[in-house]
This record gives sequence, structure tokens and C-alpha cells, in this order.
Amino acid sequence: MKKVIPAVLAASLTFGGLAFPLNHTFAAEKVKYDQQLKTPSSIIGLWKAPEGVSKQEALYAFLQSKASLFKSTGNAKDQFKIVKEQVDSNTNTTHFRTVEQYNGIPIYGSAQTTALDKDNNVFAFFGKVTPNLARAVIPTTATVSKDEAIQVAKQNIEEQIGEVNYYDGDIDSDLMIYPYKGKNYLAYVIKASTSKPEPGYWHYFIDATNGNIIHSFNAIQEALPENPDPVQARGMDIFGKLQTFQAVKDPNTGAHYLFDGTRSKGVHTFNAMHLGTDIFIILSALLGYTGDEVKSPSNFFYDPAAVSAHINAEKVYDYYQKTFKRNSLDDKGMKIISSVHIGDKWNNAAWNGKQMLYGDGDGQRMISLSGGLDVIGHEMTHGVISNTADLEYEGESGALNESLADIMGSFIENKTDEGLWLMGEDIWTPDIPGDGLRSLSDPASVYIGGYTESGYYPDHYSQRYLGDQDHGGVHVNSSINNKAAYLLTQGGTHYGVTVQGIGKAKAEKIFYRALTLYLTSSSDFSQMRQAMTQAARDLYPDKNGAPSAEVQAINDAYDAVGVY
Ligand code: TI1
Ligand code: ZN
Repeated sequence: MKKVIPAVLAASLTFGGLAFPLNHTFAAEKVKYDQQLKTPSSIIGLWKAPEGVSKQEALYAFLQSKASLFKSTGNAKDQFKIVKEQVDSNTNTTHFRTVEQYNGIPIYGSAQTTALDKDNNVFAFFGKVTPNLARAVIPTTATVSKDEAIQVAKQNIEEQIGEVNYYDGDIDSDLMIYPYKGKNYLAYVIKASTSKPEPGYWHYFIDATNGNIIHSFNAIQEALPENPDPVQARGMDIFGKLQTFQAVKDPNTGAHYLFDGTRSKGVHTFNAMHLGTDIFIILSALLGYTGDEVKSPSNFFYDPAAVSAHINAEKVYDYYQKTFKRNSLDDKGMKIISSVHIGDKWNNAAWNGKQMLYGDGDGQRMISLSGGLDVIGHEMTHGVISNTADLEYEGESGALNESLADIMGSFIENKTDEGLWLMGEDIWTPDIPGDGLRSLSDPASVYIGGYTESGYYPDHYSQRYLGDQDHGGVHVNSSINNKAAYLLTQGGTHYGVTVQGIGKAKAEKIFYRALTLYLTSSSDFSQMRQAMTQAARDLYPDKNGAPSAEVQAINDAYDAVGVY
């Protein structure tokens, strides 16, 4: 079928970059209707203004001329109030913003924009128009005061989140006609912001004739519906791969949320909407702020970073559950919370003591960090550590904290190639294949610059970084223990010491046991070695006074990296 270009559009096309036609020709008017109201939601075409009228007069003449389409019986000047008049000098056009009113009281949610060309002709109208407004019977006398209405809202907010000592900024309160579920109310529309005890941007619609709450919602953080149905959901991960995962559906609205209630108290994934890292970390740690729910009208989710965070959190949860019978990060079933889209192009991920945070990466150095299973394993392991040894994030204990996060993060990955021993390879430098942020098998193959004499990550205690950047080198010296973990698992000869590898299944159990039963917040590298030998001895006892092969491998591995 041949596409017919309407005359107005054709005229505008000849002017390239300009959005509006300068030489108008008459074109058939195109009207789209609001499905509920059955009145126009847009009118595109050219309505010729009468000669010699002002812009405002032209606007009202236009609105009056559409009375039958708008199903209005009254006077357009009474029905529509001008709230803004803007001139765009680029296009020589004037843009009116109006709201509908009833007896001079504005109608909530009813706003229109009307665009006029330099000759006052109307070429576009958008908005919602209430049918039969002049004939409606709506109370217009408030018997409840503004202050009383604000009190009702405050009391209801505090019933939900506890005492609020301080509301941020002014509390907005406007008397409006509020159309809700087919009825029109005279209502106070109240907007109040809180940050403590919970962040909220509260909206209340209080009936001005009796003080009842007609409707309310929190525009910051929508809470999950009360009894959602568990559902299988799908979506593309950050690599464009179709994934299946657990979510929930609100039976009333049909909305789906990235909450998996099948794993202990749940795996819940949020969208931080690019809130800055520092602000997010503070709001999250102090107030439990997580960002917005990831919501979808169907069981298909369209946020790949969120889908990746969600499926990877499920995988890490399962790893700890199946391998160590651990019930979530605290072993008491705690809810696992992740927020994606932290900051702007943030090249990092973190555990802030309460939840996981993932940046989107800048696209060069890293892509969405939630796509790396080892990254998620790393961050969630910090959650396990803070509930067990609680290694201090400083110096050697900090390096062990980082190292255990890397080691468990690697074990979680079910890879058989070198990728298993690289950190973050799946999200690292998309243009360079086969590299990663750190290497456990050969830390010294990766350049970090500055910290060490060689400029490469240290793979021996003698090479350790002693400065105070990076909390005393927590991401630098982690490599020394990482190398020991690699040697223990895979075997090899390092600094002239040969280690017989014991394999992943044994190594992961020993590390987990050392972490959960022996290490403390101040443990150093030497204590790590002791904790490992103790854990191994528990599981693989000495025979006839001679250490088991497992204990021997640990001794050799730590000898090889110079830790005694
Ligand atoms: S726990 C977190 C600390 C970041 C602090 C910033 C507020 C961390 O260690 N993040 C990992 C992320 C990671 C993990 C990336 C595995 C890739 C693979 C990390 O190593 N971050 C590096 C970039 C760093 O912070 O130096
Ligand atoms: Zn870390």
C-alpha cells in the first residue's frame, strides 16, 4: 500500500530540521480518543484562526469549536484555565498549557497543551478532556480545612513508617477536583516528602467534605503487593541471552516484580535509577533505601542489567545452599537485595553491609557488572563474610576479605577454562577477549601500576604492597592468597615449590570452613594459613601422625606464596 503523506507533514518535511510547517496547507484533522473518557486525547491538523484575534482568543475559539468532540456544553473559557503561555522563537510558535476547572477549581490530572503557529492557527492539541463537565454535580465547598487534611495525611504516613520528626521541604496542599474510579471528589491533593524513617514522596487525596482518604500512594518506592502470586518470568540478560527466573505477579493489577520468594526470604532486585554511588550507599545503609521496584506489565522483563543481577543472585544463593547447606548470606534466610544502575557509568560493584550495588560500567573498561557471575559471587561473599569472620576491611585482614570474595566468586562459576580463574572476564573490556580485572592463576600477569615494584599484582608475600592506598592494598594483596587458592585447587610449581592440587570440591569446603569457623575480624595472612590447615585437618585428619594429602597441599600452597 502506498503511504499518503498528509499535506501538513509534507510541508514540514521540506524544511528539514524544523518540527513545524511554516507554510500551512489545509489537512484532514486527525483525532485520537482517550479510551476511557471517549473524548480526544490528541487533535493534529490545521484549525484556521479567525482574522484579527489575539492568541488567547484564538485558543479559546479553537477549544469552543471542539465542544462537540469534547462533549462539553459550557463555555470553553470557564472550562479551561491557561496556566502557561510559551513562545518558541525557533519555530515562531506559541504553546499554551491549560487545565480544566469546575467552578474555578482545577481538575487533577487534566491538562492540555495547544500549539499555535505565527498566524494563530492551531496545529496540535494534546491532553485529556472531561466529558459533560458543566453538567456534572461536584461539591465545591470544603468543610475540612487544609491543615486538617494535612494532619490526616501525616497520621497515615506515620502509621505506615513510624514517627516522622521532619518532613523535607514544604508539604504541598491544593484543593482540586479529583476524578477517581468514575466519581469526582472535591479533594485536597497533598504531597509530602520524607527521608526518615523511610524515604517517601507521599501523595494523598483527602476528601474535602469529610476528611476521608480517597486514595494515596508513595511515588518514590512502590512496595510489593501484599500477596503476590509466584510466577516464572523471562527476559534477556546483558548478553542478549534469554533467561528464565522467578518473579511475582500482582493478581489485581497484573504487574510483575523481580522478587523471587522461593528462596528463603527472597531474592529481590531493584533499579537505583542512576542515583549517585555516595548518596545511594548512605541512603541504603542508613534508611534501607533500595531504589525502585523493577516492574513489568507481563512476565517478560526488559531491563537486562536487572535480569542478570536477579538470575546471578539466584545462582549464588543456590551455590551456597547446595554446596554448604547455607541458608542465604546470614544462614538465617535473609532477603538478598540487589540494586542495578547505580551512578552514571560506574565501573564497580559493592556490598555496603546490607545489599549489593551494581554499576553499568562505561562500556569500555567494563559493561554492566551484574552480568559477571563471579562479580555477584564476589559481592555476595562479602555478605557471607560480614555475617561470619567479619574480616576488617583494612590491611591484611582486608586483603583476605577481598581474596575470599574472589575465591568463592570463582568457585561459583562453573567454568572449565581459564575464565574460571579470571575475575570479571565476562564484563571486562568488551573489545579485548581473554582478559580480566584480576587473575587467580597468575596474578602477576595483570598490570596494576604504581602499587608494586613490578607494576603487576603480587603473587608472593615478599612482593606485597605496604602503602595505604586502597585500604592498605585490599585489592592488591588479595592476589597473594588468591594464588595460594589456585595452587591448592589446581596444583603447580611456584617459586620452586610444587603443590599437588586437591580439586575444587575439596578446596571450596576447606575455605568455607576456615571462613565460617576459624577466621576472625583481625586475622592476617599467617592466621589464614593456620585456619586453612585446621579446617583441612578437621575434614581430612592426619594418618599415623602424618598430615593428609589435603593438609600437605595447603602447607605447600602457602609455602609457595611465602606465607608461614
Ligand atoms: S566489594 C567492592 C569494593 C568497591 C568499593 C567501592 C565503593 C569490590 O571489591 N568490587 C569489586 C568488583 C568486581 C569484582 C569487579 C569482580 C570485577 C570482578 C572490585 O574488585 N572492584 C575494584 C575495581 C576496586 O574497587 O578496586
Ligand atoms: Zn570486594
